[in-house]
Amino acid sequence: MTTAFIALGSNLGDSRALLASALESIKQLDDTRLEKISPTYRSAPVGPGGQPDYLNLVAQLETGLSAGALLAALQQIETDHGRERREHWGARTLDLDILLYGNQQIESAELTVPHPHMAERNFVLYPLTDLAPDLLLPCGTPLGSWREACSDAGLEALGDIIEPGR
Ligand code: A4P
Ligand code: MG
Repeated sequence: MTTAFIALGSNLGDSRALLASALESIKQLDDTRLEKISPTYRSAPVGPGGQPDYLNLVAQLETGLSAGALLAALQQIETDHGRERREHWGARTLDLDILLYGNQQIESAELTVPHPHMAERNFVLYPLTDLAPDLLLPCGTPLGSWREACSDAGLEALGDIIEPGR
């Protein structure tokens, strides 16, 4: 089994209900245990202007799926939740990104792990720190040093945890 961290985000539709349902789908993945769910954050959108704020959180899994199989499963869950791939970084009902997959560094056509933008995204680093404050990244850097270098501008801790459910 491998520990994986998944970033969940939504800024279209009933984001809370979509995130709860996505967590339920993750919980039901083959050979996978949903171990922890971070508190929820509201965040200012990164990307094209005119989008609503996002809700963001991070989930910690133990999985027997390969990284590629996990990505395919997460993309199916995005599609099941009405995700349409239109504009790069545009508004979306549901975005599921693999932040970390064990201690692996992956560079393939479909998958880059650690997630290439995580170092500069407060809506990823803050909830990830809530789950794993002492984490060492695969490059050997402590998560805490990325988190300390990342401003919390535009980020609001809502102080609640969205439970899996439909
Ligand atoms: N891909 C490569 N590496 C990964 C990975 N580690 N996890 C590939 C997931 N996917 C990965 O993604 C495009 C391709 O990235 C996939 O086919 C996969 O093979 P996509 O989800 O189709 O498109 P996208 O999400 O628009 O592009 P991208 O570059 O993945 O964007 P991000 O990084 O997901 O950013 N602002 C706030 N406040 N909160 C957010 O959650 N999210 C985004 C999306 C932009 N702005 C945001 C937020
Ligand atoms: Mg994505």
